[in-house]
Amino acid sequence: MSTVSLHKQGRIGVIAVDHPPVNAISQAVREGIITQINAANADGHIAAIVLIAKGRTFMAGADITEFGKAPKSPGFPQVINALEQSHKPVIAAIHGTALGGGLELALACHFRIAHEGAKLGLPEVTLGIIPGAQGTQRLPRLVGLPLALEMIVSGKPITAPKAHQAGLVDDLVKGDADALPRAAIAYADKIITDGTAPRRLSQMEVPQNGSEADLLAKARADATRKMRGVLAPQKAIDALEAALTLPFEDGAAKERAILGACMASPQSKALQHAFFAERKAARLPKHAQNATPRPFNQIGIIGGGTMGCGIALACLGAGLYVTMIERDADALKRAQNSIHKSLDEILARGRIDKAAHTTQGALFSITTDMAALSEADIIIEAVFEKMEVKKSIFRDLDKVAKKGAILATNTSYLNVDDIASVTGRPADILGLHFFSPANIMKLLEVVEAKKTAPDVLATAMVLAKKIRKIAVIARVCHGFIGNRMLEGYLREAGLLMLEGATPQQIDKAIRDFGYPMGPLQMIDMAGMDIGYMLRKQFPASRFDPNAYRVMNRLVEMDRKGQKTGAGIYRYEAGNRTPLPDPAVDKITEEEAQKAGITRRTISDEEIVDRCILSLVNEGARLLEDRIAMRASDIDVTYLYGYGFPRWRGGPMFYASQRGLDKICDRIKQFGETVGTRWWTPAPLLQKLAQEGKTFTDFDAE
Ligand code: 3H9
Repeated sequence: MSTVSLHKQGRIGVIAVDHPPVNAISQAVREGIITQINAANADGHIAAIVLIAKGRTFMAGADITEFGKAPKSPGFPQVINALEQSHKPVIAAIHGTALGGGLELALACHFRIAHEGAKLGLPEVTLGIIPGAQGTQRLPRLVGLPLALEMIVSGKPITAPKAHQAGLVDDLVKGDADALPRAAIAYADKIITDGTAPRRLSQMEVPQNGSEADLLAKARADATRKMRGVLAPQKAIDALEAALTLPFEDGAAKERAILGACMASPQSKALQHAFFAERKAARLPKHAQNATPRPFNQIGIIGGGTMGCGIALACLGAGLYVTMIERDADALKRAQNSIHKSLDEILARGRIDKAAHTTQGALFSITTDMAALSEADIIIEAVFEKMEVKKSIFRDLDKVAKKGAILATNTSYLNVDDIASVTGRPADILGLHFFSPANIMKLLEVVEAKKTAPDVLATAMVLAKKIRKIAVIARVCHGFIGNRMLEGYLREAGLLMLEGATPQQIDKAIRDFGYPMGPLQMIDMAGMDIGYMLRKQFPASRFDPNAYRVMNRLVEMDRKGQKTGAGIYRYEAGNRTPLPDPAVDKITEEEAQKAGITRRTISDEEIVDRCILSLVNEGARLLEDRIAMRASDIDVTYLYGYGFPRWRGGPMFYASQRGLDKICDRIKQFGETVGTRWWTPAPLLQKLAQEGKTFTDFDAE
């Protein structure tokens, strides 16, 4: 089967693109479209042409795997030109997602029809580039500047009905999968019968009403505020401005020049890494690749606290039955109210409709009787983080759960092998570490224990996809991937405070790096009491007591963070803005003196490097220990669970981009200035640096 075929249906030539899985516009697709457009134009029996795609979607964009490689001819401009200059009318028939270059090809066609379930968008900014196949020039000509700005700057697709309303598509098609090709033929027939001439967007002007300068200024200000540090949205606005001020050809040339600059930027490489890293994370390790996932539709959840309720909401949203277990009537009532209140809020915000609200409410049940879990396919324990409590629950589950049920613990630190060992079915056990609030946060660490069966792991990945989580597989260690790395990051923040940086300086330096909030703000938000309690259980050799001196004092003063109105910062009633507190500065000075630390001026650069490189060094150890399968999995964990700026690609990609030799040198430098206890390069990091390699090379081997 050729990648792009042409067949005739009466007087209509149907050009079909068939390039699974998403009809990405590779060199073969570009060449095929040009060949078939020329053939259709040369065929005297063809009076109109339909451009359609096979499989699950219309063309989902340029082939991203070609980015950064030597350009292959023909390029996009030739395809666009062939479509628009076709002297026979060309109709794009869209289903699934017309994204990026896919939508740009559709815009070069003379007419567009779409299945009502389709989505249309220009998501290039999410890859650090701008639409580069004249999309910034044609879209505003067709739908006007406001919608073009909205679509191109946010990168978010719009629905086919909205596109129809805006004139982006000329007709909407209802019905099943076969309805679109039929409707496309009918539409083309009508064009021929009516004698409608091809409509070429490059020959139109952008509709203007005098508000354009204000719109552009507002878009620039919004992008600066909402997408701090990200370049592509600003560049896309420049290209859209060119559509208003320059003739089409000159605007297109400007767009191409901007695209070239964006393509060469470190940000676009980082964002493209993030795109592929996310998809790679979903791949099972070799030993589980042939496993058949177990079927499931009934989920049991033990514990109706914030975490249990969040998990329940995520499962209900995916249409799964949820049976929740609470320990007594009061806790049951609280959890039940919490679930129903959350569903009401989701409805009020318009995220679900009334019917879905009713369905999801009906899928939920709650009881104090563990026996109600006897039919559950997957049971997730989400109770207090104490080994004895977890073990006792798993002993009970072993008695009530049916054969073949998967038993998961939501522990964020504890040893899953130990938990599994109290049951007679360790192969059915694994960790599912959700992040709070579990119905919102995208990350799910799937923790494969020593005896977890391959099909249990495979099922967990299917569950993750179903409940719209980005799953990363981790192996057992204290804190798995995310929290084990976090220890070093928070340790450095605590030490930097003691050594002379203020909390405000530390948090601002990390925000300027691109995080939405700094480490000390985060500690205040999460509350310091759990860490305080956990540290009491750890041997002192595990952590640096100096890092927690100030936090310990604060907890002992009942300043546990936002929830007690004060922590590292102070808070005014009803306001979550962290305010500097001289009392904390005084405690910090006292503790520094007790620890024998002479406070000094610390640069923002040192703050960023100590916090971020501690992540990198621990990440390298996780790879060596095979806790993480790939460096890119660590990146995904940090992008989706910890707010690491996506445009930097994740900590391991950031380190690779800076150069592992430089990273190693910096770590050694900290070893000399602040001590080698935490600042000795991990052996893998040293090895890769010596070999002139990156973590990406490590993943590829
Ligand atoms: C662009 O168009 C630039 C232009 O302006 C022109 C410039 C000159 N290329 O996501 P999935 C792979 S920029 C190559 O799991 P889903 C993906 O890696 C592009 N490969 O499926 C995965 O591979 P694997 C603008 C691609 O159903 C497989 O397809 N377009 C591409 O959950 C399945 O993907 C975009 O940014 C691609 N363009 O979601 C759209 N897209 O199986 C990017 C996907 O080996 N794509 N793959 O892991 C998407 O958003 C989603 O893939 C889509 C389907 C929504 C389409």
